[in-house]
Amino acid sequence: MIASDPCLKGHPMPTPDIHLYTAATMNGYKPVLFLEEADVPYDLTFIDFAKKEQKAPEFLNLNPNGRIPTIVDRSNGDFAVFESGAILWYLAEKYGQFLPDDPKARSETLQWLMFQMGGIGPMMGQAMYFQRIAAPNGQENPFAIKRYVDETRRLLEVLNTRLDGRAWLAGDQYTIADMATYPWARAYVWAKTSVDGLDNLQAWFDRLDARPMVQKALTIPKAQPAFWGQADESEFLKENAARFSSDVKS
Ligand SMILES: N[C@@H](CCC(=O)N[C@@H](CS)C(=O)NCC(=O)O)C(=O)O
Repeated sequence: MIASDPCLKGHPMPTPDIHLYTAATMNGYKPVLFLEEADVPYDLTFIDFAKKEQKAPEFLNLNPNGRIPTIVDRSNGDFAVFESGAILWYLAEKYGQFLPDDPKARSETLQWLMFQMGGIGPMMGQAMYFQRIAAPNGQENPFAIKRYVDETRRLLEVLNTRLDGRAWLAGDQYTIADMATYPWARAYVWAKTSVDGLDNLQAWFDRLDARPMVQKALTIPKAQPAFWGQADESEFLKENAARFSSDVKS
């Protein structure tokens, strides 16, 4: 729950513990998914990539990698946490939610969280980069596109197999592994990768799509319907490619 929510006008809330720095991207939605689902109060700074706010010295003090998301926990000496997987893990431990206590279920949750951080995110990220940023900026690279789209499909097939007979990645509970994976896997349209025949994966998307807090989280700080194939992508594609044009070097 965003502490500065205009609906709460006239009902001021105490300063929340968690301050989130984020943008409307696959990684940026992950902590929002947790905070909304756990009903944790937080406030938020939108980081504008067009202004390179993620590279500002004050921001680099919080996240030396110069990327979003990042959180600061005011109740823990302004402790900063970067890397979206570490942020989800920190929040899960702090609030005792979405990370099972049972050692095997906990390990399975962390295995699938790492699978997203080390596989799905980087590979889908490159599939998106070469098709949605490099190509429209004049750097067409069919070899790279094939490599990353094939790898994306392979990883989505691994998820599909894992979800055979399971509602959630760690088994019977919705966890931080699902929260980390959903915004990436669900953006298969933006990665121009087919999910045809991946019925378990599509059923998992349906389960997540049906959660009200998931729907809400995907509008914070801003909705990006083109990621999910829910909007004409052409205008957004132009705007997005232009935002990163200076990064595309020959
Ligand atoms: N491994 C990092 C990746 C973070 C990341 O790549 N964030 C992107 C947005 S999804 C970003 O900040 N991009 C801006 C930039 O590259 O300057 C994480 O999971 O937090």
